[in-house]
Amino acid sequence: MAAAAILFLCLFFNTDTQAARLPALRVKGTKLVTTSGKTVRLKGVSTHGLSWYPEYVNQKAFTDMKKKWHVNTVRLAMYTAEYNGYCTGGKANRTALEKKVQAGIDYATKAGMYVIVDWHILSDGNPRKYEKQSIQFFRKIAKKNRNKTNVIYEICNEPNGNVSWKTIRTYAKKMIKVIRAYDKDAVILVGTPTWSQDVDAAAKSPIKGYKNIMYSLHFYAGTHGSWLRQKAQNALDKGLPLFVSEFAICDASGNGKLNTTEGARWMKFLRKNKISCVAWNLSNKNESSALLKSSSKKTSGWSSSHLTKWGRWLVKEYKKSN
Ligand code: IDC
Repeated sequence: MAAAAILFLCLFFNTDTQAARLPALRVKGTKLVTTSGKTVRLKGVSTHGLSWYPEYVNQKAFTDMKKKWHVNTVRLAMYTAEYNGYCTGGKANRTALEKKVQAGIDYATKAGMYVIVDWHILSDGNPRKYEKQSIQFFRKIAKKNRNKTNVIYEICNEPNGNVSWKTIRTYAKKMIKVIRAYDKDAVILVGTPTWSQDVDAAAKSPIKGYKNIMYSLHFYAGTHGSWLRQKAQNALDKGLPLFVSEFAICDASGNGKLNTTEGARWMKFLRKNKISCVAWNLSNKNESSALLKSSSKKTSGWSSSHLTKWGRWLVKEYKKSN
């Protein structure tokens, strides 16, 4: 009797209980489904770089986003080469980033959200440049979180600078093996050439032999219009599962005017095809892709007056879409 009571209490108060209630995800055709076969569309927010804005990775921020912004996914953007990047910022910085990523995973888990661990390559355009570090990092993360159902791995944010799909695919296969050694069914997102726009290249020769792989498509509505949607449509028609792990409606610099007309077209396209999406970025940086006004100093507990125009637009879109 006492043992049963203790077991009950342990289950009840265990922080992993929330995650246990989040269904594991699988890829079926081009879509994301739960293990019971229900189609799901994730709606997410990405942090800015974890070294730049670590303060937004906190429990209340995540819970608030879920409750008030209709967000069910957080992406932890860990830059590899920019400002205090994982591969360029030294050992102490690396340890701090690993702690931050784990804290982010734990907060998301407790909030009952999916969480994307993003190896945010950018100026280091070729994912193989820091392949050794990537293997070590994902091995640690996958090992530690192998019993969770809510962790998604994004192995290379945006390959760029003439890196071919073939090179990315070689890297991806290695990373998939590393992650799957611990987490055998986890969903893995693979970046595509030209800042994750060339999904057509991936559609021509997708990665074979592994389940639950999706391909990243990134757009900034101020720069990327119908031509990129057409590319995406062609890839879908060939059966390629797409995941929009980063988007905004300003231009590709992360700044400039918002294009709400093109933004609305994109949202319609995503809803129609049940494509998951993650908005850039959770910070109060003075740039149009920041969701919080630079005058807002709060790191949680925001009201609509703390949100930028982009932030308010996004919350409205997320509210109406399923
Ligand atoms: C931008 C940030 C900006 C930061 C810069 C670093 O918004 O504050 O100074 O990175 O180089 C991407 C990238 C993402 C970019 C974003 C906007 O994945 O890191 O963030 N963007 O330029 N791809 C397309 C746009």
